[in-house]
Amino acid sequence: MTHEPHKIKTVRLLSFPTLQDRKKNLAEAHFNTFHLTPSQVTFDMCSYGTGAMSQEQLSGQFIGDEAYAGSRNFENLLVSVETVFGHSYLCPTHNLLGSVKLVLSTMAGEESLIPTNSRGFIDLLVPRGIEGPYLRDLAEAVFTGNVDVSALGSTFEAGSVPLLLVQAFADGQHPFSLGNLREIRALADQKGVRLVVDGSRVVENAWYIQKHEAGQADRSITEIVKQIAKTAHILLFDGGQDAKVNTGGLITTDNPDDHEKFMNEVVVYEGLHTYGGMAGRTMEALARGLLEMVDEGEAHWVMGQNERFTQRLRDGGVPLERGCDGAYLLSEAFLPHLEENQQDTLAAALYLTSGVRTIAAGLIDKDTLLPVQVPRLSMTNEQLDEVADAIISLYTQADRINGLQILSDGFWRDEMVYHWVFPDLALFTFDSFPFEIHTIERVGVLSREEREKAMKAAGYNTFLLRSADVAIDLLTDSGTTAMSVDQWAAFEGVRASAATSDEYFDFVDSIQDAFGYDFIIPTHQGRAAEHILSQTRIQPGQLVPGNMYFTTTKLHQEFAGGVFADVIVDEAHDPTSDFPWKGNIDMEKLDALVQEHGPEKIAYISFEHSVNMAGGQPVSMDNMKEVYEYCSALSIPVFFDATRTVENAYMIQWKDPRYTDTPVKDIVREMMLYGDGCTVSGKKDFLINIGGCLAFRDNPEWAREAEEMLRVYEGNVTDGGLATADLAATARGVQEMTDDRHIRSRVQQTQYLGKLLLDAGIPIVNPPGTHAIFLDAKKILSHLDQDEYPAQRLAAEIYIESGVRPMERGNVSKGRDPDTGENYRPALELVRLTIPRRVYSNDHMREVAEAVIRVWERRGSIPGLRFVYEPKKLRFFQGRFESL
Ligand code: P70
Repeated sequence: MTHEPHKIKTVRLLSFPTLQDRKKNLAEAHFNTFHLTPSQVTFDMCSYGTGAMSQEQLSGQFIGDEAYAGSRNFENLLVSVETVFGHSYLCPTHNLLGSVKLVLSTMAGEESLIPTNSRGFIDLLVPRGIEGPYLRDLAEAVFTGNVDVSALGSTFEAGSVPLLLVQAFADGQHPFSLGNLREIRALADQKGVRLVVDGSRVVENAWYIQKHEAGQADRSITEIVKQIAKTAHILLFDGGQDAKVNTGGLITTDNPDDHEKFMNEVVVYEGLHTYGGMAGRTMEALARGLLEMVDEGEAHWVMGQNERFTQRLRDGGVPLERGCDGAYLLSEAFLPHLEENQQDTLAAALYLTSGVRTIAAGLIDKDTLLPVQVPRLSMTNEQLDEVADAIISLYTQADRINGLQILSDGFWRDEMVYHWVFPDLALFTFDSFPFEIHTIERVGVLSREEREKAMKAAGYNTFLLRSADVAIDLLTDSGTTAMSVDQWAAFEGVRASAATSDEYFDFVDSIQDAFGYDFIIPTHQGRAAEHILSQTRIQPGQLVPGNMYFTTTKLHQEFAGGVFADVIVDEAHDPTSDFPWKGNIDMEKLDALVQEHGPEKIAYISFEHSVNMAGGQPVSMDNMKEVYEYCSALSIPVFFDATRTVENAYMIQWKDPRYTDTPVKDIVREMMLYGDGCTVSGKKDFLINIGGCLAFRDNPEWAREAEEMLRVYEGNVTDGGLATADLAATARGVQEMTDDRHIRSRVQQTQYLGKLLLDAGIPIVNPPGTHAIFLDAKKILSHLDQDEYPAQRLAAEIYIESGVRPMERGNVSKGRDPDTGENYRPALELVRLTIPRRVYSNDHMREVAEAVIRVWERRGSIPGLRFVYEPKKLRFFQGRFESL
């Protein structure tokens, strides 16, 4: 798998503590990283209970029926256990410790010997006075978690062994083979001993078996997991591992007598036999997680990330042992000059230099490894690469790290209290996405043949495909954003109102703060604001000069009796020009228009930031100033389409050397000074799925007139027809949108896709813009006439190739000239690959580029299209085609 088999549904913003913050935090934690909290760390490299859930699991958390007895969630959990493990009896527990406790208290007597392949289990047995011979087969090279069968035989002879406690991928590092498991099961059966398997990491172990055990390569993860479970008499399971829940546990079995023991004991320690110390919502999320964890694509992605991460560290020379959930650093080899506390010193130094948190858990003398675990599904490969680089960078200066001094110690690592004189080390700065993945959404996984069928059935129109059949959806960046958990919290927290809500004021405050405008009027999306602005500020017959048209904007200007006049610079129409400010207004064109018609004939300037139809091309700060100066002298208002203003501001920070050190937030405020108001489709920069606004800088009369219309067409003046919850999500999104790290990573992702395509020689609109890459279909399918709709065909072909869904922006979109009935045949015949915000990783971008390159390579054999159904208005939405 070269990219995630899912997309990002919700994100959690990361913290980036400064060096001084990190020093303070470390000191307060007594230099023991266990005591740091997530808000103090950038990346938290622990895999227990930290995975990203699916949206189905998240929604499951809201349908926990929380009944004390016999809940539906328990019934669902039982069905999942039967499906995934093939066991018919289930005893729920609060987590793995709960499961172990019940098994030991019901099955292990005073003098018991409990052989195990896990050091971690010995830590649990010793305090109970139970001896746990460590029977991991140290001679085995591949399946290092195998139990030494002959040693097991002797142990059986030596004493009373009620059960074997065998862990899948023992201690995160040692997988067993199915062959070994079957062997010890047979041995156990001979002696009447129970084989108890901790399957919390059963998926990782199954993956390893699929990869390395003879005869298992053709079996699915699902099958192998079931085989492991069925080989055990009793299976223990922790919800915080493979099933990606934050807590929860299971004991499952086929044996009704064993089950009865657990059921009677569970009420003593855990809860009732139908919830076992779990909330109903946890059982529901666990039930769904169990079904999902055996998904082949997901299992391979999780394990592939681990392998990649470990390999990068290895290549950097870092001493480590491989784990199923990350890398286990050999702290003694990393810090050979230290005598003691190497693990905790290494963890403290890594946090100090980078903000990455690692922890060494368990008893103080367990081992000297420092696990750097990869949380399941919650990080991108780029982020993992950077964490690896932070560790490598630390390794290159390891000799400068002085050891922690013990102030007080204990038996467990979390009890350690230290002092430290901070070493002087080079710091590591992160550059990747400033969020972690909170939930994911599974995506379409059709075969090529199925996609071909789906595309044909959709009449070669990507608008008519089912979203469920799309793998990577680049149709639009509109309303497709992954919201942050903070936005969701605000969304869920509202008390909805039919009149004025508290969130209305939050909405107004946040947009006032972002734009510096006095009058903020909510609308349900961008076109609603365009409608009102056009109706209130255009007199019939007036001209509306603008920097290239946008479909809905122009339509509303025309409805109001206005005439749109394109005054964008010529470079905007030339896909090959690399002028950096292709969104600029051409002052000569504007002046000529004013000279010809007089300023009173001009309604206002319709000034779009990051011009969509030109390819997401920015406007320069100087151009905004110049236009504003010119227009205000003539009393011509300037209204921005501020749908992608923040993206434009980032381009100014990036491309205009005078603004390199100016925060994007301040650049936005300056940009907005050179206008009198704006319309916004909030579904883009504002990081929301629905919403928009109309705003005026300081003219109360314009605002009053707009509110008059708002009441008739949209909703209350204090909601514009939006749900209170959407106002709340917007208020929060508007605060997030100007974060420099966010906007930089957003636009740089688009640049990255552009670079991949340019490097492959694919003709795209140059330079790459902010929200999308536009392919030049005229050049790519140069053998087709424009009336054979090359962009339409190219978009369809890209979907068939890979499941990537683009949007046509050419002859079909432009329509027919009503006078002649002929197609307009516009200069730009483009296919848009539009990138939603916070939804896809750069691995997805590579997949997109590879798909386009594959289509490019077979471009000569791609035929054109003809309409079989052609609607009169906006034909691109519903039109259907067949192949020529
Ligand atoms: C897109 C979307 C919407 C948009 C925009 C600018 C610069 C206003 C609006 C309208 C959706 C779309 C719309 C029409 C045809 C195809 C796609 N652009 N100004 O995908 O805002 O949708 O909220 O009413 O880009 O580019 P709204």
